[in-house]
Amino acid sequence: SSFHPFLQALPKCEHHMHLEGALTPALLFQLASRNNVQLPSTDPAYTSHETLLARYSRFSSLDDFLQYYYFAFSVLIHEIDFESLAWDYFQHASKDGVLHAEVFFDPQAHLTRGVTFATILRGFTAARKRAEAELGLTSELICCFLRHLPPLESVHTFNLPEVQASFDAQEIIGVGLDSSEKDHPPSLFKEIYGPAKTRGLRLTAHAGEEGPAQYIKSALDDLAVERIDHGVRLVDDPQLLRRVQQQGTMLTVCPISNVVLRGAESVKDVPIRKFLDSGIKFSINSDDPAYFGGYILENYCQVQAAHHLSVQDWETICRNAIEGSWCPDGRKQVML
Ligand code: ES4
Ligand code: ZN
Repeated sequence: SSFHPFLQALPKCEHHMHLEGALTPALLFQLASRNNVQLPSTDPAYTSHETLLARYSRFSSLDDFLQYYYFAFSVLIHEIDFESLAWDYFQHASKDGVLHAEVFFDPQAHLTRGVTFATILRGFTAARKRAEAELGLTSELICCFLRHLPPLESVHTFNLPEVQASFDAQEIIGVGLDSSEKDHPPSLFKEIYGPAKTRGLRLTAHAGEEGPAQYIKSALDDLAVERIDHGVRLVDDPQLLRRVQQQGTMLTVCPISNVVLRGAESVKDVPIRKFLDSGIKFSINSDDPAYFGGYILENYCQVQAAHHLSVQDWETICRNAIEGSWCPDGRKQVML
C-alpha cells in the first residue's frame, strides 16, 4: 500500500522474535540435506518445502505450531547452522528497517538433542557480529526457558557453568519464558527469575498469549519481569491494564502471530487502538516470521491496514520501542 515506504523507513526495534522461528521451510530442507537428517515420511507436510509452507498457513493453535517448530530443530546441528539461521533473520530485519533486535533462543530444546551450548552460542554470536559490522544492526540475545518442561530442568539449565559463563561475558542479556502457556503459570519459574534478577540479568516472559490475564499478573508479581511478551489478554482485566500503564511495563505484541495461532480472529481484533488510547507502551514484532508469513514490516503494514494509525501514533510506537530496548543510552540516542 501507499504506507509501505513510510513504515519501512521507521526506526524499528524488534523485541520478540525466536531465532529458531526464522527457520524457513527452504532453509529446513537445505539443512536436512546437508546434515543427512531424515524428515518424517508419516506427515505429508514434509513432502517438499512448498507443502510444508502450506501446512504452516493452517495452524490450529499454539501447540499445533509448536509441534512443527520443535521438530524443525532437528536439522540444526553445527555452529554454521545456527549462524546461517541468525544471519538470514538479520538480513530480513535490516531490509525491514530494524536497527536493533533483541532475540530469543531455546537452548533446552537443543541440549536435549546433544547439541552443546557453545555450538549454539558461537553460531549466533558470529551472526550478531556480522550484522553489526555489515548492516549496522545491533542485537542482544535472550535465553528462554521452556515452560512445558518440569521447572527443575530449567533451573538445571540456568545453572550450567557454560550458561552462567555466557551471562558473565554479557553474551546473553536476559532471560525469557516461552512454549506452551496453558497450565504452565509463570510462578513455577521463580527459582530462575529470582537469581537472574540478583545477578543483573534483564527479565521478560511470555504471558497472556493463550493463557489468562492472571498469568500476566503472576509474571509481574512472582517473576518481577520488566516486559511482557504478547500480553494481549490484558484487555480482560481493566485493573491490571491500569497497573501496567502506571508502571510503564512494555508489551511486545505480535499481531500476525496472534491471528495465525487463533488468539485473535483478525489483526483488527488485536487491541492496538485500546493500548494506544490507554497509554500502554508496546512494540510490534514478528515472533516466528518463517512460520507465520511475515517479518516485522509485514506486521507493521497489517496493523496499519487494520487500525489506520496516524503518523503520530507510529512515532509513539517507535519511540516507546527504542526507549524500552535493553541497549545502552548512547545507542538509543542514535536511533531516536
Ligand atoms: C512461540 Cl508464538 C510462541 N509462543 C510461545 N512460545 C513460543 N516459542 C516460539 N514461538
Ligand atoms: Zn514468542
